[in-house]
Amino acid sequence: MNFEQVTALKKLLSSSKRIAIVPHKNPDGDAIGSTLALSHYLSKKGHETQVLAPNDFPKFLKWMPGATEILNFERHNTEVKKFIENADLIFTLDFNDFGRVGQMAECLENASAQFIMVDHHQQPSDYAVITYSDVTISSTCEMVYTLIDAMGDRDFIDSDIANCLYTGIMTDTGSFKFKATTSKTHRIVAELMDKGADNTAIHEKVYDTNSPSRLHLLGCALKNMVILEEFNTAYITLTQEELDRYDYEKGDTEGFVNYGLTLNNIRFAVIFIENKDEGIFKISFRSVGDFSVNEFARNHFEGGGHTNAAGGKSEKSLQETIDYFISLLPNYKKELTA
Ligand SMILES: [Mn+2]
Repeated sequence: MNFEQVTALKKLLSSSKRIAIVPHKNPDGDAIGSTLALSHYLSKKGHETQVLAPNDFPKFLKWMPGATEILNFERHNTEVKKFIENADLIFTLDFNDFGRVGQMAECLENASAQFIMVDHHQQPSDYAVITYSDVTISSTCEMVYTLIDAMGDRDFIDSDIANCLYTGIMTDTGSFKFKATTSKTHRIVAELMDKGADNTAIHEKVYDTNSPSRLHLLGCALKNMVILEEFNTAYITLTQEELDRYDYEKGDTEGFVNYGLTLNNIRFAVIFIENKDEGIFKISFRSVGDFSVNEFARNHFEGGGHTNAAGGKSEKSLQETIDYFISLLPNYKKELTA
């Protein structure tokens, strides 16, 4: 955060405000961790805060301090709309375009409150009075820590805030292994542990929560994996029929896409997951090195994200989607095999 942004934020927060805090749709550990941490911090500062999510979030995040207070637009529609209508300020966290909140977009577009964006995704839209955007930072949780620090409020970080921030940094860095993990990230995490973040418990609660059916679904996904050696690419498909067979629950396919990258020489890993309700295939893209899956997803699959992790979708059939995907690869052969 630069000096002007900090000054502007201090001014906005100088009197007690009614503050909505919004993560993206299908919120992950970083989205839930950052919104809850910010909510705890701002309410300690004397504001009325409420986290308003576009939809529900995975079970493995339900333990987080404050998680039960979150209202979601699908289930608590009237309350969410009412809070947004009467809010003075709306923080949007871990996304930077109203397109990322699904059906809730209209509600945000019509809001009279001022927006503050805190986010690390590329190409932010211009809707906020303060846009704290930095694509080099590991996670929105790391940015919320930086914001609290810039406000001169590190003393406000208690064990609830520390546990929330630790969770988001851990999940968004792949447990501290992705490129955006810096020595500063580790220094922040060390401080969060000093403030009460229970690293062992968080890791267990987030990662050691498999059900037998989820492991069987993983087995099915791995069996379906296709390796295209020529392009150092591996992709996985999961149809609705397969999801149903293994009692798919929200969040079950989280992380499946990364298995492709554990293969020697594989630079590009993709998973195509059918969603019959929406009539689409949801796609996750991962890469290592300079190959930008953000651009790939933006140019070909109506999506985007980061250089090494992005999402997209396809309205075509599975076969057509795969054929199209494979037809694109020769254009990227140089980057994928360099
Ligand atoms: Mn994030």
